[in-house]
Amino acid sequence: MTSTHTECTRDVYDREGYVVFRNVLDAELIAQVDAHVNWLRAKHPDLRPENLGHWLVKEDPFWVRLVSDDRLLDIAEQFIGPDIALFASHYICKPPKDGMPVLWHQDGSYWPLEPMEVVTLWLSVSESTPENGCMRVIPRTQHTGLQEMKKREDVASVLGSGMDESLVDVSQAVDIVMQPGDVSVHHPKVIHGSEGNTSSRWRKGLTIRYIPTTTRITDVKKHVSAFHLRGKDAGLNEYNEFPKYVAGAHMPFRGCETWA
Ligand SMILES: O=C(O)CCC(=O)C(=O)O
Repeated sequence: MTSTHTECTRDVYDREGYVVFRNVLDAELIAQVDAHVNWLRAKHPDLRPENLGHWLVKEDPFWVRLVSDDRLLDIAEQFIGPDIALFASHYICKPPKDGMPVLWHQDGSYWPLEPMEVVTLWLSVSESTPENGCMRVIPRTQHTGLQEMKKREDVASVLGSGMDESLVDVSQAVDIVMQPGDVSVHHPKVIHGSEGNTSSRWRKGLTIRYIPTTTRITDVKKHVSAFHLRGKDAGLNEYNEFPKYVAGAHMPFRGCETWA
């Protein structure tokens, strides 16, 4: 469900549980994001590229610069208001032929947030299509109560768990087809997932979870990459200082010397 008119995006999101914004980030920045994925993969050869996770963000100036981009925060603000923090961010990049699925789930079942006020922006870094495992959403399921997510060992998957599939009406699933620089926004309760990558092309995406500063992160041991990004700090969470760029230690990017 795409909205091209700013004034109705919130209505689409409220009705469907998700909405897509086209051409949010420019090609130059997307090329840097793509380079960042390659840089992270070289730095962490032990991690699967579907699992370049949020614990890495706090020491990474480019990552923090990216999630602080005003174009992304302006979108987040439409859903959670002007006082914004980063809760988590995670690259899910599926290699050709081998990229793992994300089983059907509701994000909120995994998250230590009180209240569950949070929005996800999903940035498409590559093309994202049914063949390479784009995100799929079951529209209008954001009113479903949060379900228990069960461990799954029968299938290799990004999360290693998912919800009871008898609760998912797959016939209603919508593929979110995106181009590099597009951003989809989804609700913490909407049921969604993605298939594996059966194509010969990468599928690269970045999840960015923004909270209003009035949401408390109740498990700070696991969620260590919180940053206050815009507006007022309600004083509920401890936020990291923005990491300074250090040549040789971090990926260089446009403006890195003067950033933060
Ligand atoms: O990247 C994907 O395929 C799934 C993303 C997802 O489940 C999420 O952003 O919550």
